[in-house]
Amino acid sequence: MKKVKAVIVGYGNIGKYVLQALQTAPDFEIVGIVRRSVAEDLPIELTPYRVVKNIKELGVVDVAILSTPSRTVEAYAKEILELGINTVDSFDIHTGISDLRKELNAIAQKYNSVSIISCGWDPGSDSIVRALLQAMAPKGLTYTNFGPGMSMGHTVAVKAVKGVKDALSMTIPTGTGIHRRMVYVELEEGASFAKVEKDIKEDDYFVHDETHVKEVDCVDSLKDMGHGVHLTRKGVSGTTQNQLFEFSMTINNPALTAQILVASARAATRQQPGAYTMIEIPVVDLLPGSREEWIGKLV
Ligand code: NAP
Ligand code: API
Repeated sequence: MKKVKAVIVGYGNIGKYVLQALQTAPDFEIVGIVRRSVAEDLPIELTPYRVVKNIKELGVVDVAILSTPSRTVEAYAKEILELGINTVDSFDIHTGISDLRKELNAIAQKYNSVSIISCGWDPGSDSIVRALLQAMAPKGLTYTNFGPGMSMGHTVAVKAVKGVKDALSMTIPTGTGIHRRMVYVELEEGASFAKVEKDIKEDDYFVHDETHVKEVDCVDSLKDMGHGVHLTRKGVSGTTQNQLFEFSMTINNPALTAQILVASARAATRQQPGAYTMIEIPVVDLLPGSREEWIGKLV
């Protein structure tokens, strides 16, 4: 079987689990890891691989798995798509997804590449569940209730605030798709807590939710990357009322995100040039091997 040549861009929480998901996938070859700095204290698990600053140093690449903060995805994706290399990412700023898709679609079509955006679990696999439930009961209400758990996206956004040394953003469900954000911050020496708190509360990731910011001595001692979702829909199929649906999971957040990124990287090699979200991709393209075999097993 010809293996898909993949590169990991960014080696943080998601990047580490992408490495593991690629190592266990039957149809991928890891060409290398792209990092902002190629440090001397290389993580031990990266020693068998080429670690470079620029993807161009790696030769032939089929797909780049962007494991960088959502706010950097557009810049990385544009640069890589222009090289004719496919990209996948887990961009999770829900209000920015349509614009990002439009931007990357023009570039991907011009340079004959494919980008699948927002391929995590939310947005990502949950988006597929929501789409399916919408088709099953076209009229009704869907509520996506997260957590309690650590949101990587919100945490990364807090880590980027000036004066923050480390952070943890917990998502607490309060029902009907409404959430409270509990943010724990460890500050740089001399940083003003009041200023940090204000900057966090004004950030787009937090501005729509009830947010509490707490200063702590050591964020690491609080961290647990577990998360989950309880998604419900109550609606109408045809003219019949009260159709009830539930989807629940309790997960390790970066492990699941990474697994979906790898499945999407596979799917990216099977699409026509352009940019897509997960609900636009045939689900069978996420799976390795032959389409016919999966139809036989799963349908
Ligand atoms: P992280 O631990 O901070 O790792 C991000 C890595 O990106 C860094 O370690 C760094 O790696 C690289 N990087 C490149 N440019 C950067 C910059 N300007 N600032 C900081 N780092 C930069 O973050 P994470 O926890 O892996 O989360 C990454 C993103 O995944 C989040 O922003 C979130 O939106 C997304 N996510 C999405 C979902 C979903 O369901 N859709 C779920 C979870 C997470 P190097 O030092 O190696 O360059
Ligand atoms: C939350 C949910 C899930 C986030 C999933 C993913 C992440 O606030 O907890 O960054 O971990 N929106 N986007």
